Amino acid sequence: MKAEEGGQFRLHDFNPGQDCFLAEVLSGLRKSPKELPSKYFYDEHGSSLFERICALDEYYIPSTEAAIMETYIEEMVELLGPGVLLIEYGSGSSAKTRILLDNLRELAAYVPIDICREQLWCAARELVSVYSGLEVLPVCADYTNSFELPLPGQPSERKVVYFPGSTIGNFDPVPARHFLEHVAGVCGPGGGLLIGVDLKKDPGVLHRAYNDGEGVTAAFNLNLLERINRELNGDFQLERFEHYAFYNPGEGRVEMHLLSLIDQTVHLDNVAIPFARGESIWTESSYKFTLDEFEQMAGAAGFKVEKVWTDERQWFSVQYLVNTE
Ligand code: AVJ
Repeated sequence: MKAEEGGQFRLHDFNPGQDCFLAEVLSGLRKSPKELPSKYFYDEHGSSLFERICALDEYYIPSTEAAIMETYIEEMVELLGPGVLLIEYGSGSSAKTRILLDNLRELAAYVPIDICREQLWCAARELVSVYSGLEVLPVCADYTNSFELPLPGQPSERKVVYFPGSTIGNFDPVPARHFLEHVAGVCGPGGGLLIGVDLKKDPGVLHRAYNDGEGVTAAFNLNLLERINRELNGDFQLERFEHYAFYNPGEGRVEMHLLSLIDQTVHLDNVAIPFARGESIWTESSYKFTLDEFEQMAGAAGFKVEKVWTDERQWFSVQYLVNTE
């Protein structure tokens, strides 16, 4: 672990680095069907493309979630109680977190965790200047691996993990349950998880959300190949691949793929990877849930659903789960 001083905060760095990136890319591209882990979307450019996705009309998640937060923030503050140590997985720009930072009482500290170091650094610097007196303890990590949490200077009443945006939907069902079990361990008995969970809805709405008119989602998906070219010396030709996203109702998920438009061979790190015309690289799944499905999974991971807040259309939910151990 490296720790770097940022004036009023230290950034704890557990990022696994390029060896890991290369190994995971090669193993994913050797599989049949080919796949790449969606966590690698978020380099500096990818994170800024994701911020642009969040501003699109078609991508209903951020606005719907923010409206739910704003409507019910008082109930949330009541349930979470004072003296919380707030830990956020995939904090990104921490924009959505502000409503919690503004309203929670006697916050012990805020621990933003993100895989994108540059964005994490900027967000932390911004937060310490806006929230004077708040202890900010940024951690750069791939939170699908284990890492140590920094110790806050002040004692806390309870640990609350914040996991907004329905990022839980990126995990397949079994890893999702394991991840929630891990989070239950992190918050400990009496702790809680405030989580954004996207709900099953009209497939047309889902289709448009992942196939926006401006092509920002396509650029976000293709940036993964650009990143591989840049960081791993790959020779992907981007115009030979195409963004393909659709809702798979049987599996209850949106799938994003990159399709090879022709027969071709791509090289990276002296390995030749053949693609047939029409062959896909599966780059992301975004599972959508019914409230019952999510409650079942949370229960299997040791969480009780304490409270569910939704919007009028029932498109999205914010839920507070408590560790029942
Ligand atoms: C941030 C993972 C929740 O799956 O909806 C947005 C990422 N991918 N558009 C999602 C994403 C394509 C997003 N998550």
